[in-house]
Amino acid sequence: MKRVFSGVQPTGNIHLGNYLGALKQFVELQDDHECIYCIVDEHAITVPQDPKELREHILDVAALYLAVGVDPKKSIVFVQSDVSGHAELGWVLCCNSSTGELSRMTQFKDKSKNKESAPTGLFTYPVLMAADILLYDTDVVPVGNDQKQHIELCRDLAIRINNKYKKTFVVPEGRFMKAGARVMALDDPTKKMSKSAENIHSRISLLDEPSKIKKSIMKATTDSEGIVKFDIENKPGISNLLSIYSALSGISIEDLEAKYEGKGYGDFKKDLVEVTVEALAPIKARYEEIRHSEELIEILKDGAAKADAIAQKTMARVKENFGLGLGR
Ligand code: AQP
Repeated sequence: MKRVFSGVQPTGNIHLGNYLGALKQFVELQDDHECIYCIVDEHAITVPQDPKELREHILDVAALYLAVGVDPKKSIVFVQSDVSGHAELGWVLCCNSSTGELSRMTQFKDKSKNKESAPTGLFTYPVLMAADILLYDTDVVPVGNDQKQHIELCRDLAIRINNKYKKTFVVPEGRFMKAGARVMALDDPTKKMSKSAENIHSRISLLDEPSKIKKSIMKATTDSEGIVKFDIENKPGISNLLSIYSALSGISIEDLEAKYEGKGYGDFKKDLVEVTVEALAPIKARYEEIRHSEELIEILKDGAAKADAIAQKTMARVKENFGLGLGR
């Protein structure tokens, strides 16, 4: 069976972008792959976090993994900082990456824009992400397409090290959804939907109340044409809403365009509110059941032990191939 690895940062409540771009894939893959899903808290601290809030967000994300359908009987679910191999391998990879290639990462450029100085961790974030993936001999990485550049870097590092030392790493492939690979912000469809954006109406979080969902969708930026048509270049707002509608309902974009022919954006948005509320209701209900349960903690502890066993094997191989330690 091929091995899958992916993670989400506990930087806030998971939104429709995270869900449609990544989490839906997590669930799809677990029947015929060996899946490892992580809550990447070490990535979260590349920007300032409140310690109490971070702890809560770790459990929120873990509960949401389960609520969307990740099954701990089929998949390993754990918290990144509970397995020391991530940071350890991250350092080894840092020593094999260059400041030049990291300077080209667009996410770093975006997040450090207009800042005189940025945390070193934000700069080396893609290397830690490569370590997360390579630590588990991962074949497939289900992510949103904002992560394409980071996956390429991970592959480059694996190939570079395999060529320089003995074959050490499996070279992974990214996996991207057809619908939902890049969900855009509702208030500005030129930016991706993000957990940390200031405007709460830029995103729909999986735990939003129906009234908030309604407000965010009805306020969503469209255009003055009033024609429900998919055209990313000229009509990015309605195209984004069409993609969301299609991904949540399973109705093709073409069929949606036909359904709303001759109708305005108002009717379309009202229906999208209904579809969204209906899709998120069972997720929210399941989340409420498990969020404060002892079962959740046990799942994460068990997951960390299983992940650590795999990680230790990889680290032993890395140390051997790099000549680190005493070798016995
Ligand atoms: N807008 C998006 N559309 C599709 N997929 C997305 N992902 C994120 N945003 C979108 C995918 O969700 C997974 C987890 O992302 P993450 O939490 O590790 O970090 P991120 O990409 O930086 O997500 P956010 O929401 O924008 O967080 P903040 O605001 O904290 O930076 C990844 O697979 C990602 O591709």
